[in-house]
Amino acid sequence: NSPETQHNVQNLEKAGILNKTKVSENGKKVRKNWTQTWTVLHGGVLTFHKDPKSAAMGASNKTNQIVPEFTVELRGATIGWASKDKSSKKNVLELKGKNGVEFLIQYDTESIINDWHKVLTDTIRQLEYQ
Ligand code: I3S
Repeated sequence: NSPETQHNVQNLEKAGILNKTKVSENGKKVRKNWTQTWTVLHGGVLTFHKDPKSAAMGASNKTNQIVPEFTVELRGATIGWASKDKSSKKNVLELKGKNGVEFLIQYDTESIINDWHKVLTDTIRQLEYQ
């Protein structure tokens, strides 16, 4: 856990809108539910947030509208392009976390999904050496 590797992982930060669906939980297949999701990579953890429209909000405080829904610890996770049989959509990534959790991540714009693929791959690699 050298200061250098910590520094590197901390540099690997990104946020944006992606389409995602969970496909497995505890190693068991779950029904897909594609949703547009505000997605944040920070400190080796990927966080999917609830759709502000569907998240139950009392007050209209905008900062309260970003509610984490799922987090995936990237240490020990794998990321790769999903095979064609996983989805009919294009540009689909498959993220497998520990504890049998699996997400598909998708975005039509190739450059955007390529950037996510790279940063997630780099993060997972960096975490291997910590
Ligand atoms: O892997 P599947 O079952 O073909 O995934 C599709 C379904 O989740 C479908 O919803 P229903 O379970 O209500 O039929 C979704 O609308 C589709 O988007 C899913 O397929 P894609 O190929 O888009 O991942």
